[in-house]
Amino acid sequence: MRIDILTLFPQMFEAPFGFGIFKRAIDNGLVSLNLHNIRDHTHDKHHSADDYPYGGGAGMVLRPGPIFEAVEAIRSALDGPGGLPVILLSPQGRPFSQAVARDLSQQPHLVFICGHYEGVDERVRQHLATDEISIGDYVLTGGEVPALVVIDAVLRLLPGVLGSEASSLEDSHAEGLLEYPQYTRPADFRGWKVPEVLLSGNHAQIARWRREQIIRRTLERRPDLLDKASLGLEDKKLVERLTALKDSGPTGSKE
Ligand code: JEW
Repeated sequence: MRIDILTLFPQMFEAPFGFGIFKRAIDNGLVSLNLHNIRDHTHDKHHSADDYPYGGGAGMVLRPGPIFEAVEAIRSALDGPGGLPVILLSPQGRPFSQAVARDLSQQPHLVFICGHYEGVDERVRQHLATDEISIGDYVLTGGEVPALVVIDAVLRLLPGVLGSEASSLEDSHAEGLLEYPQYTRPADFRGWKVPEVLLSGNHAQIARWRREQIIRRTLERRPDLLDKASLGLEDKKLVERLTALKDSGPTGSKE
């Protein structure tokens, strides 16, 4: 996969891509990363990428010209046909999710536009971006961190990127539920013991325990996820049992 990132702060991406799984993916040729400084596409003598908003108001807005030229420079260097996804990160975008990550991971090439200050000129949104994504309902200072979130979620889905580490398919979030609790050595840490079943070597029993933990946790913390998930018969019976327990249990009980 090829990724191009347009930003005023390309250095913000150097550390994330300079270590660990991202770096290995680049070194192994699974991903090519191209950082573009929007300021390099300015032509005035002060290299201004932003300007005052028409109509007044606080802050600055990124000018359309340098952003259009940066994307057009990428497009004109391609030999294939159009259809290049150009993704604008913004609080007004469609909500990011694992399903969106899965869709994006099917593309051979993604371009990300990272705004800053009060955002980008509306014509970038209307006439240049082909997609607009929000990573959530909170206020940030720019699109760089959102771009990293999207890229992280997408890259780990590419074959070979996770290498020998856990498969991207094994995560329960991939099927829309929370994860079961994980333990490693020691079996007794400061008196807090690893659940006996995990030491038993009984793999069928372990699988059943983990599935129950997944359902319990999701019911307790994210019941909204259970509504959407496709549960098997055993899962549904467990949900009913746990819901009945909770409704009849003592007030303030955590179980
Ligand atoms: C995000 C790009 C560029 C994405 C998600 N927030 C906010 C906001 C900003 C300026 C004006 C109005 C609201 C800051 N900002 C961005 C924020 C993406 C830009 C400028 C972003 N949250 N925030 N999910």
